[in-house]
Amino acid sequence: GLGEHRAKAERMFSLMDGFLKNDPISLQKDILHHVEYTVARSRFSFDDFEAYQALSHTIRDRLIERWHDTHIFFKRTKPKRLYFLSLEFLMGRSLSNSVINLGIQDQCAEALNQLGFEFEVVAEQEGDAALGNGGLARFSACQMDSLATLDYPAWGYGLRYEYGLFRQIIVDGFQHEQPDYWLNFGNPWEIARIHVTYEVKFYGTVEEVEMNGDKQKIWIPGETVEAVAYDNPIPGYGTRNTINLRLWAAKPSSKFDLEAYNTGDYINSVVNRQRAETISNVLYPDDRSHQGKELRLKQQYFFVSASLQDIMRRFKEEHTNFDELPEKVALHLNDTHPSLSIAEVMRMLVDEEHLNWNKAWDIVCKIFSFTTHTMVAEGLEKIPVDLLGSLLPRHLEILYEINHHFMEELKERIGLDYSRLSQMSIVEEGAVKSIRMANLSIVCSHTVNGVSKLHLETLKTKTFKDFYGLWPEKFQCKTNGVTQRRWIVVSNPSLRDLISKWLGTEAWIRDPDILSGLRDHVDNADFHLEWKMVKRINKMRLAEYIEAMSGVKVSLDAMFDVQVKRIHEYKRQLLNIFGIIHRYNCLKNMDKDSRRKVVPRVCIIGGKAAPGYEMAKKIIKLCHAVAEKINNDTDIGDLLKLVFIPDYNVSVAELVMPGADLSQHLSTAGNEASGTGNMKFLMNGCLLLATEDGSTVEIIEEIGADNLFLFGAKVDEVADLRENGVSNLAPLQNASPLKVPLQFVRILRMVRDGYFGHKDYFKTLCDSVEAANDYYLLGTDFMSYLEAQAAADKTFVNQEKWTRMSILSVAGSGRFSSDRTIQDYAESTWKINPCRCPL
Ligand code: TH1
Repeated sequence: GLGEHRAKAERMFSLMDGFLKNDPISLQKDILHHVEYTVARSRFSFDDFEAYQALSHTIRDRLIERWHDTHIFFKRTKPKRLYFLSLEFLMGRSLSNSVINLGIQDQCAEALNQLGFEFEVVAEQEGDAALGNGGLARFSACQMDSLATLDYPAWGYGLRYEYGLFRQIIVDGFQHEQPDYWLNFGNPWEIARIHVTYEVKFYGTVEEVEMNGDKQKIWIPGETVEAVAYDNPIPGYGTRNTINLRLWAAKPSSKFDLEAYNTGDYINSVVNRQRAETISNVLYPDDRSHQGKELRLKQQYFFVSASLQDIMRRFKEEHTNFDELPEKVALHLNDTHPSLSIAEVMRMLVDEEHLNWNKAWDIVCKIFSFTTHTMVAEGLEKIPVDLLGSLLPRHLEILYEINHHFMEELKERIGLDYSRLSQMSIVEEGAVKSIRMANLSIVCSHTVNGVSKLHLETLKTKTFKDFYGLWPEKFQCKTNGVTQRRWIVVSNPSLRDLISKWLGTEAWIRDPDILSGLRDHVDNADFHLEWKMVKRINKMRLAEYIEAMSGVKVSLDAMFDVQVKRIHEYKRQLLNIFGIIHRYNCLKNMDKDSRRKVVPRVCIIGGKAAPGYEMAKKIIKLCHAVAEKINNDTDIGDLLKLVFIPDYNVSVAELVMPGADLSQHLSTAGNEASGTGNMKFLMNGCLLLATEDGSTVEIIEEIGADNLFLFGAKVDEVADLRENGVSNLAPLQNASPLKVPLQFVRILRMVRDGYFGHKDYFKTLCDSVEAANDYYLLGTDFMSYLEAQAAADKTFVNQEKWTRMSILSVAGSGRFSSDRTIQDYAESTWKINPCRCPL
C-alpha cells in the first residue's frame, strides 16, 4: 500500500548522497571508480583512451540523472510532445558537447589535469557517431541540441546502424570505402533498453474478416523481427532538461519458430534468424539519390513501426481514446524517408483500434508535419509498387485508398484536368508503377516546410506548384540553422573566449542574436588584433593536421581556402579545381617580380563521394592529380598548394572551419536547398565565396553583399542559360567568348589531353561538361568565378578590411542558429511549449 511505498522511498533517499557532484575532486573520484570498475583497468595505470572511457562514463551518470528528472517532469506535466522522425543523425563526438552543455568543462579539465591528463587529448580519443550522410543528418543533430536547450518536450527517433557512413581512404588518389564499425570499442553515450522492444512485421497477406457484422481487413504477416531501443541522452545548455534520442536496433524475434527447430535443422535456423539483424546493419551512403532497394524499404518500415508503437503506447498510458491525439502528439517527418508513418498510423487506427476511416484520416491530417530538403523534382523519393506490395501488402492497400479519397476531392476542386490529376497523384503510373512519397507527405501533412526562402519559392513555383495552388497555407519557410554550441563553443574555444570578452557576457550561447553586439567593435584596433590572433591559432592547428594527413607543409601567411561537403556535380567541386588550374597557369606565366605580389593560397578540398557515383569519384581523383602536379612544382613553392583532406566528417569539420579564411559554396543556383556549411563558416569568421543559392541569399540579407564574394548566374537566369547559352560545347573554340571563355576551354583541353595524367579515366568527366551541354554551367559561370576569386585576393591584402568583414560575418550569424529554426517550428508548426524541468 501507500505506507509501504513511502517507507521504500524514504529508505532510498537515506541511502543516496544526493545528486552527483561536479567539483573536480568528486569528478576525479568518479573517473577513478570507472577506470577500475567499468573499464576494468588499474587506477594506477591507464592511458588516454581509458581516461576517455572513464570520463565518459562519469558524464553519462550525470546525464542519466537529468534524463530521469526530465522525463518524470514531462510525465507529470503531460505537455504536447514532439516526435522528430529521421533516418539519419550525424552526432559526431559527444564528450566535449556534453561537458559544455552541463556547464562543467573547467571542472573536468582540472580533474583530468591533476590525474596527469589533458582534456583536449582525451576528448580526441572519441570516434564520430556518423549515422548519416551530410547536411540533412547534421541538421537533425543540431536541431536535437536546440530542442533540449530551449526546453521543448521532444523525442528524436532514428536507427542504430551498426555501420555508420563509410570511412573514406585514399589510395593513389582514388577513394576507397571501408566499413565504419563505430561500436567496436563500446559506446558510453547510449543506454541499451533491453526491455523496450517491439515486434515489427513484414510480408504476408491481407485477409478480410467479419467483425461485429462489419467487414475488416487484417494483415497476416510472414516475418517478425524485434526492435530494441537504445537511448541517447541529449543535454540542453543552461538547463537541466536532457531529452532522448531513441535509436532502434534489429534483433531476431525472441518468439520460437517451432517448425524450424523441430525439423532438426537447428544450425540453419539459428543462422537464418541472424538475418534479421541485417536490417539495422548499415547506413545507405547515398546522398540525395534513391535506388528502390528492398533493404532500404525494410529499414524505413522497421524504424517507422517501432517508433509508432512506442509513441502510441505512451499516448495510451494517459488516454482512453484518440480524440486528444492531435493535442498531445506532433509527428515530424524529416524528409520523405519516414513517410510510411502515414500509412502505419492509418493502419493502427483503422485495423487495430477499429476507428472508422474518416475519423482516422481526420486525426492523421492533424498530427503530421513535413520538411522537404530537396530542390528538384528528380530528387524526390519513389517506391516501386511491386516492392511495397510484397513487403507491406496492407500498407499498399491503405496508400491506394488514401489516393482514391484524395483524387475524388481533387476532382471536385479542379475538375477533370487529367494531366494535373496524374501529376498530383500519389501513385505514379509509369514504366515502373511507384508511390510518390513527397506527394503522400504533402497530402497528409498540415505543414510543408522548405529549408530556405529560395527553396520555398522553388517549391511553390516549380516543384510543388499544383499543390501550392491547392493548399497555399500549408507551405512555410523554416530556414535551416546550426547550433553555435558545437560550431563555436566546442570547435573554436579561442573565438568563444574572445566573443564573450568583447560582449561582456556568455549569454549569446543561449541567445545568438546577441552576437550582433560585435558590430559595436568592428573598427576597434585592439579587437582586430585579438581577432587575427584567434584565426592564426586556428590556422596553426589546421596546418598541423594537414601536414600529418598529407605530408604537405603549408604557410600560415597563405589564405586558407576551403571547400568541404559531399562531392556532387551540382556542388561544382570541378569549378574549384578548374579555378586552381587557372591560378597555376597564371603563376607559371608570371615573371619573378609579378609573383612576389601574388597572395599565397592553400586550397583545401574534402568530402565523400557516394560509392556508386562515378563522376564524383573522378572529381576526387582529378583533385589528387592536380595536387601532385602543383605541390611538386618548385617554381610555385608556397604560392599555391592543393590538399585533399581524407575522410571528411563532423570532427574534421570542427577543425577545418575555425581555421579557414575563405570558404566556397559553388552550387549552380537553384540546386542547393539550403546548405548549412556556409552558416558554420560564417560563425567562425570565415568569408564566403558563393553563388546566390539556398540559404546564402539570406546570409546576404543579414550581412550585406559587400561582406562576401558573390558570383555566377542567378536562379532565374539558369533555365534560360541552359536553353540558349552554350548548346553543345564541342565547337567550343567558336562559341562566343562571353559564354565560354577561352581559359575554360584551355583548361578542359589540358585535362582531356592528359596534362595531369590518367587521360582515359578523365575522359567521361570532361564529356560530362562538354557533351552534356554543360548542364551545371561551369563554363558560363567561369569568368564570374575568377572575378570573385580576384576580389578575394585583393581584399586579403588589405587585412583591416578583411578582418572587418570577418567580424561582421560572425556578428550577422545569429539568425542562422538552429535555436531560431526550432523556435519557429515549435511556435508555428508543432504548437508545442517549453517544459522546463526545475532544478
Ligand atoms: C540536404 C540538402 O541538399 C542541403 O541543401 C540542406 O542544407 C540539407 O539537406 C539540410 O536541409 C539533403 N540531404 C539529403 C540526404 C538524403 C536525401 C535528400 C537530401 S537533401 C539521403
